[in-house]
Amino acid sequence: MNVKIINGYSLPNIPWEERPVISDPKKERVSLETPMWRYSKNPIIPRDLTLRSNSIFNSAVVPFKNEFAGVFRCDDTSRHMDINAGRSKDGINWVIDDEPIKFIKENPDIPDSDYKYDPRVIFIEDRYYLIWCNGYHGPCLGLGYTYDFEKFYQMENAMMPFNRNGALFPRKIGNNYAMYSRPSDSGHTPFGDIIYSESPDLIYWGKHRHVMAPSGGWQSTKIGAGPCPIETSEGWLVFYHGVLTSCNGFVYSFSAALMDLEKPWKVIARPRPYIINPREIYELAGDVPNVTFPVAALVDKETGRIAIYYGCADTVTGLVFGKIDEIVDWVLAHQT
Ligand code: BMA
Repeated sequence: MNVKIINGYSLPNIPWEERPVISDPKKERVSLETPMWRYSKNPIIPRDLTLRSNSIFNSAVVPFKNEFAGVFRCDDTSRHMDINAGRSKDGINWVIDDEPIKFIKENPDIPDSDYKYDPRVIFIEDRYYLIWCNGYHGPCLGLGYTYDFEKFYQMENAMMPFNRNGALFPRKIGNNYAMYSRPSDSGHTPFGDIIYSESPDLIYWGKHRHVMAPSGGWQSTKIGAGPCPIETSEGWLVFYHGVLTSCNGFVYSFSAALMDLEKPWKVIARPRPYIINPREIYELAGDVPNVTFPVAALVDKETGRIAIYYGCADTVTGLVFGKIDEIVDWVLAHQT
């Protein structure tokens, strides 16, 4: 299908590698069954890229001034969770600040954060908004913005505890800003559905709508939005993680669904299989084994190339590539 990217960017310098050519016809069949492939030089960000980082994973990347900027989850060697800014010319080689972001509070009443993790970043109207899992009497959703990745401003928390996996839409839906989130509990939540909410001002949130619940197999325990939704001619393309509970704990895989453009709580198509699951050694072994966790997507609207940044085993960051029309065709062909 010829899928158009709406309101996207031209990114001639998007990180990219063609799908590997596999000469064994049996293995080639298996490889072609999946619409995305890993970067051959994964992981791209090692755990110790900054002075005191224990791990750098679940991190957000956006196009910035013909290059790239990002906000990275850097747990330090005391295992404190925080987010640090970074810059890159090619989206692959990164310079990440040693110190976490020091937010300027929009007003002095905004509470301090006990910790910050799993940021998503998206450009809306005139600035880059950040949404992250914020420690305030348990995990809730923190919100902030930057114009330049130098100064960062913290706004009121968008959602009360307990909530995680906030992903903002790049434009208003009707007259309101919009997000997906996942209500949770104070611990390693054994449940989780994706919920849609709207806000006229990014402070007061309401009009909550249920989007998707866990279903079978790899997505049987909980699901949560990954990167901010991507607007296409066929609907919002939403990468999301799904979790199953094995005898040894949680296993995090991811896939993509298509949602209605004006009513994004309505699911157009949701696939049964995952696209990526933990199978490489850096996904199977680390601080939390068996985790592939997508949080950012770069998309080139000219070629339809997509590069997804994902956390690997809560330790390092990897890249997977795909083409938007192949992914949409695959989602439509593999529905639950
Ligand atoms: C979730 C979050 C993610 C993490 C995942 C697997 O609850 O903490 O940051 O990647 O668990 O440990």
